[in-house]
Amino acid sequence: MIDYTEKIPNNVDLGRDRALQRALEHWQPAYMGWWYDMGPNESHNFDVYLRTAISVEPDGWAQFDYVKMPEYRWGIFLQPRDVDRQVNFGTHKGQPAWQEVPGEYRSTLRRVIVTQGDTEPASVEQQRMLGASCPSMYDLRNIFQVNVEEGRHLWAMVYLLHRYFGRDGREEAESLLARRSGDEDNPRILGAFNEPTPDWLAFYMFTFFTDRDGKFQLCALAESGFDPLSRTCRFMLTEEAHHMFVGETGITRIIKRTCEVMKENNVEDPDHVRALGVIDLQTIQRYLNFHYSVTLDLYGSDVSSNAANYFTNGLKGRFRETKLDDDHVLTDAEYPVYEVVEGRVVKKNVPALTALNERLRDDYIDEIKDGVQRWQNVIDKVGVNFKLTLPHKGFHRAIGNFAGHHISVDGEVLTEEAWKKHEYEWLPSPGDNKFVQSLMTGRVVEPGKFANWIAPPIRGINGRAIDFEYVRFN
Ligand code: BYC
Repeated sequence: MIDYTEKIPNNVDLGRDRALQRALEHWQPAYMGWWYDMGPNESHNFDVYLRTAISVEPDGWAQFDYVKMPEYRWGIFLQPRDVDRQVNFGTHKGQPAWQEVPGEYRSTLRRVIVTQGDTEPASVEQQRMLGASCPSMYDLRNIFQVNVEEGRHLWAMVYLLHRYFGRDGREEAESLLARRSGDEDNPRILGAFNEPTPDWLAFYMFTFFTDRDGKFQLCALAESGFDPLSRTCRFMLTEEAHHMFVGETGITRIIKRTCEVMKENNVEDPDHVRALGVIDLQTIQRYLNFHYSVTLDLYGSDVSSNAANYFTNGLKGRFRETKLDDDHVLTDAEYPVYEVVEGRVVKKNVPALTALNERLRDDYIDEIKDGVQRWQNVIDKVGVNFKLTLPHKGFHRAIGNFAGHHISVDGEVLTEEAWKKHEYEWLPSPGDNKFVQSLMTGRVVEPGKFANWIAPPIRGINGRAIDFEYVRFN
């Protein structure tokens, strides 16, 4: 169980290490300062029906109650230790999993943990203004749940930095509160986390596409030979699932509403669809193209010596590493990557060790395809003639082999000029953003009411009714 009588709730026996406890108690007010500044705007006095972890066991996960977000019990929760756990891949395969940081990997591990940690507050910053335009109380509660849990994920990484990386770790923990999403001078580390999330369509796309990068990266880190990182990530993954649920169902409900309105009014032309106050499927497709491509960049370069080193050194594994049927060392294996040669996309086999970013990206794409198919099923079920598609992997990429090339959604290599001609057929135009935002000018917060552009969910949260008062504004 988690001890909530402590100032910092935890299941790591924090009280036994006074110096660490003091250091974290020193960081805590800085974190609260960041939350008051950069957390959900004007929300501090709301009572929100939130879940809080009460135990890390699968059956005792959560408790639901009204909480003011600044009073949320952020804390440190690791999955229980398996004393027999080993390093399961790379050159240290078969050794007992490390309980302390191996000296030679210290800076690499720190960098990975900082990169992971940096995304968490970044996403809260990106989403902080969305409460003012929520489509319902149910959705408002969900975004707040996502936000407090991203805050907890920051705590998870900060615990590792403080506990295992001494003074450097403490400095990194402070920097995590100092960088700001989209800031010109001190931006967040990874590209997608500096993009704005200006409306709810973008928010649901983000939680579907980008939070799922979170899932895959956390799965890879959960395989780490550094056991505390593995145990932290395993618990984080249980929280991540709800975020992807919010994204997937959010888009499902938007598509459903649009298709129903199209059917009822017998309209297909996107201008006519827009005139009925719902989001046309073409715009949804363009948002999809944007979020998918920006998220693909988060996996890093297709061929990466960093990725090879992470794996060889036992720091970051593959998706479901221990379930894979091979030698887990990969010295002789190959893996296909794509590159642009003389105006065409061509396949090339490279050492599998160097292609681990690409492999994780491919695992991710497989899961994305299934999700997009589920959205397609909604369109087909209502009987609207429209096909959602995933753009080519090389489309609109800024990292890796496709960076600097102009690839169409179908994978054709174009000149910059030709690509520009199609840009706003493929990506949201300023006019698209403006239209979407024009639907979201105020918040809908009467219990059980939903904005015109989105269908209600199938059920409420934790068995509550859809018209339950999920947020009390006081
Ligand atoms: N933007 O060898 P390369 C989540 C940098 S999301 C900017 O290709 P590597 C969440 C790279 O850092 C999951 N820079 O990269 C979701 C490197 O820079 P340095 C977050 C980029 O190291 C929603 C250089 O390019 N977790 O949790 O193999 C809400 C050469 O890179 C980008 C992680 O990412 C980019 N997109 O792989 C809330 C896991 N991509 O070091 C939360 C931890 C690459 O040469 N991170 N660069 O200056 C990693 O494992 C790796 O750092 C990466 C990059 C996979 C990101």
